[in-house]
Amino acid sequence: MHLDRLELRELNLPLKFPFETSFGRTTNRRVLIVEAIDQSGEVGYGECVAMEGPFFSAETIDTAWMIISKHIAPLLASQGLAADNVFQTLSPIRGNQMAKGAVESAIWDLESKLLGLTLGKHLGGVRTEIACGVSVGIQSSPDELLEIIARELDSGYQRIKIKIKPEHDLKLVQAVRSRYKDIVLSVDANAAYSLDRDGPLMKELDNYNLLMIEQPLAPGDLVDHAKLQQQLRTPLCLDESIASVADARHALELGACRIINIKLGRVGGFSPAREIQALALRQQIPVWCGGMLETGIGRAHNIAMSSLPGFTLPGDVSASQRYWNEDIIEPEVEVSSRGTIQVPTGAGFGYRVRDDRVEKLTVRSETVRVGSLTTSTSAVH
Ligand code: OSB
Ligand code: MG
Repeated sequence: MHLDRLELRELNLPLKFPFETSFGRTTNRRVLIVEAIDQSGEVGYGECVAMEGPFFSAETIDTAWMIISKHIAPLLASQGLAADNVFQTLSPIRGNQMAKGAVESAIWDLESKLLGLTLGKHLGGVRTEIACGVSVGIQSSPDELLEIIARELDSGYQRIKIKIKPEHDLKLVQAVRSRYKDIVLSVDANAAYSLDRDGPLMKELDNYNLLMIEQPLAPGDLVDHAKLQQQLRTPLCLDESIASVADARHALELGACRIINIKLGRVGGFSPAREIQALALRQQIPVWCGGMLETGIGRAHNIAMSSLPGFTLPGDVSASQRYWNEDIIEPEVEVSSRGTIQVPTGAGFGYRVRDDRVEKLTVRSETVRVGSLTTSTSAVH
């Protein structure tokens, strides 16, 4: 592959409904899209999943833009580039996984297109359809939450996850469980609790037959997650805590979780995501694909990844229409009445990007050359 350049774009898209988690409320999505373009003019697409503020993790779309343009692009040799080596090539840069993941996933898409393969197959996917769940944000009342859940179950979704935060937790779970005895239900705290203060609450939550409790404690608190897991029957699932393959290995060695949420952006791209998937598979730890309110581009990448072995639990990958009045891909991502998405069969990520719509939504763009060092402290490799 002869990579010619990267094109960065910032799009601005209003969400159809505000999405509230323990760390904040999102009404509008500022999205960084990366186009990786080779010398023949073929385009691969990536989406940076960082949010506008540094609240889910330290990155923002503005830091990612800067890191890609000043530090990632210079490290990408224009010749002899292979998608599965990009993450390793970027290893002199510490952290900044979402910036790396945006570029790396664009190059995977580009490489799949050049090989005429679907992205899913190129990654080693084995499934033709994936199981879907939904993540429901914090609502202003239990009744509103129940109304939304009724609608999502009607649409066929196989698993309901509700967001919780202090003061908005046990009552919500009780309300949902008394209305729906048997649905597959989980909660996601986005790191809002501490073991000292909230151990008793966690033990209460243990009584509601939850599929998992996702990221109850702070991202760095693997040891406390391990202590908590020992006290619960309900599996803990880690999201924010897993920012690398090493984090996944440490979490499993410590017994800090029994399930892993894999988000390619959070771990730096498809290559590290696949390593975590392979590690979990060897240890019979179920994984599922998380979401970050992506446009169709990131959504398509999540669908491809969910087709890999070991993704045995329904993910947070759901229909375009839950987020956007109009997505930026065609066809939009649709979910069957059985709560599944068909893995597309076209080359690359398998959807057409609506260039006209992308152009209309673009608020800034930059063409970035690859392979030329532009800073006075450059990585040596
Ligand atoms: O913790 O999984 C999360 C959205 C933004 C940031 C973090 C998370 C989420 C979601 C929504 O839960 C997943 C989605 O529907 O895309
Ligand atoms: Mg989460």
